[in-house]
Amino acid sequence: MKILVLGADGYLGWPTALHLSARGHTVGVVDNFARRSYDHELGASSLVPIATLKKRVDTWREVSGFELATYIGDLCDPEFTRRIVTDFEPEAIVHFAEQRAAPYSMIDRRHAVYTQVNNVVGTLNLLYAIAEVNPDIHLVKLGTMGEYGTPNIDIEEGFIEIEHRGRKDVLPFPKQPGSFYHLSKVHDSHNIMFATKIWQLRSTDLNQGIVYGQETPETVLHPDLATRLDYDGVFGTVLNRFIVQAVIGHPLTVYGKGGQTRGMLDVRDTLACVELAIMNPAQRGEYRVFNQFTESFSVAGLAELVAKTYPGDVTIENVADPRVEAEEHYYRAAHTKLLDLGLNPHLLSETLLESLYGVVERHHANVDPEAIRPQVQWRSIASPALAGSELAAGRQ
Ligand code: NAD
Ligand code: USQ
Repeated sequence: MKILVLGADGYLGWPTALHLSARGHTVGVVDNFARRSYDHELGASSLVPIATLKKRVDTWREVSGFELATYIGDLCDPEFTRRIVTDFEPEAIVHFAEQRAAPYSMIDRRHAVYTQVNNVVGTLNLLYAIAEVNPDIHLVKLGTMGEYGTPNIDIEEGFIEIEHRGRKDVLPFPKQPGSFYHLSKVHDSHNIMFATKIWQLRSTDLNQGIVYGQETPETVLHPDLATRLDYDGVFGTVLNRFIVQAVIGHPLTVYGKGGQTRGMLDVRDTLACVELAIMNPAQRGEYRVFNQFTESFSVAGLAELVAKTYPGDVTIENVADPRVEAEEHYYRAAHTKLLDLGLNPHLLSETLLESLYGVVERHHANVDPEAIRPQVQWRSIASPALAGSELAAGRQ
């Protein structure tokens, strides 16, 4: 199949492009390097060094013999977006290309506006391009479990049957996101659902949980094929951060009480889920939602797991929660649709944690301990250390 991967220079887009290419699909990769510019802006970098996209693509050709058509540009540019869809003629488009860090979106007004414009406008341009060029293209869009928030009822997969004053309907599950980033995904979902209905598109919204891990069968084939691993207080996600913290002897930073519970998955399962969605496309006019995670953990539970499994000394520190979120809550979310399509999950095990400790130990000299503390406060209108940084967000 011909598949265009948007955001293919990022943490998940790059290994997904390799995974699909390795399985014989014809893959095109698209990125505007926004993620690399956030690093410059924040003075942070991936723990594992990453090659330039050109070097990555050249190395993949040498290692596998497969070509990746490369397009450099911004989805917020409608002509670029239309051109890539016209030129590559994809049958499926996997859309990872958004600003994805909740703390980045909460730095100040400029970063909130940047995040929402980048994400919502990019996706809207893409919907128009698909509708104009070929409405048969299947859009596989990365959403987030954070669209739902933490309601005091079970979370369904996208839709819930509601009975109200004697009448029944199946309606989108209520959304209660916890950052301007997570809100951008809700706005995307609404736009995708509406565009799918009016133009009879095919779309799958993958409400993904928090991803952990770094190595995939393809990225380990050469150091220049490695994907990034973030641990800083803005882009680092919770388990990846705890592993880095354990290895360098930094206390594990549990925010608040640590009862925040989230769906999580191994990076290798991201690739498998995306492939399953592509190989089992939505029908024309169908907007479907899959909850893409394999297990749920509380933040405190993750910290205890790391403390138990890491061979060195580990301390856990409950730091004041920089976010506005429930620190203890009910959490039970459905996630059967990808399992029904055949997903065989990699569950979080001691073996996996050991291999992750190995990755971090090999690169621990790159850790900047100053980057670990959370610097963005949800309650502040502007976080002093980072507000006014203008590289990536300077366009707004
Ligand atoms: P990432 O930031 O590493 O990758 C995103 C890529 O998209 C970057 O390379 C960036 O340069 C590119 N990009 C951003 N805006 C663009 C634009 N306007 N035009 C072209 N390229 C653009 O993020 P990631 O961790 O790989 O996440 C990928 C997707 O998966 C995101 O949409 C994110 O919201 C979603 N997701 C990620 C996680 C996670 O734990 N990492 C969990 C759930 C959902
Ligand atoms: N947390 C800590 N300590 C830390 C870091 C985080 O306790 O050092 C807590 C946070 O307060 C939060 C939880 O861990 O309660 C998750 O935070 P996170 O930064 O790991 O994840 P989040 O901000 O939700 O965002 C990440 C990705 C985002 C994706 C989302 C999936 O960056 O792109 O959409 O996970 S989900 O969480 O399901 O919405």
